[in-house]
Amino acid sequence: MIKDTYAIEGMTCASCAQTVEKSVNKLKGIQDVSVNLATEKMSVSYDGAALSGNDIEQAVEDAGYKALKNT
Ligand code: 9UX
Repeated sequence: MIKDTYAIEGMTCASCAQTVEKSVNKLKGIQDVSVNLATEKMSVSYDGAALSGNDIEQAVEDAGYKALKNT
């Protein structure tokens, strides 16, 4: 299981955060995702054999936001 945090850009209201969460949660292999609007952070844990960080970034982008992986 991989656990990463991302900075999320473009969220303005609580619904934005929910949209990001739902979009990422749809991906197969996600174990847990949690988005904090105030800190603009997303914590995610997932099965690295099922998907990659790129897939997660793409899902956030498709939802209309931007995800930058914290190193
Ligand atoms: Mo809130 Mo976010 O009205 O795209 S859903 S700003």
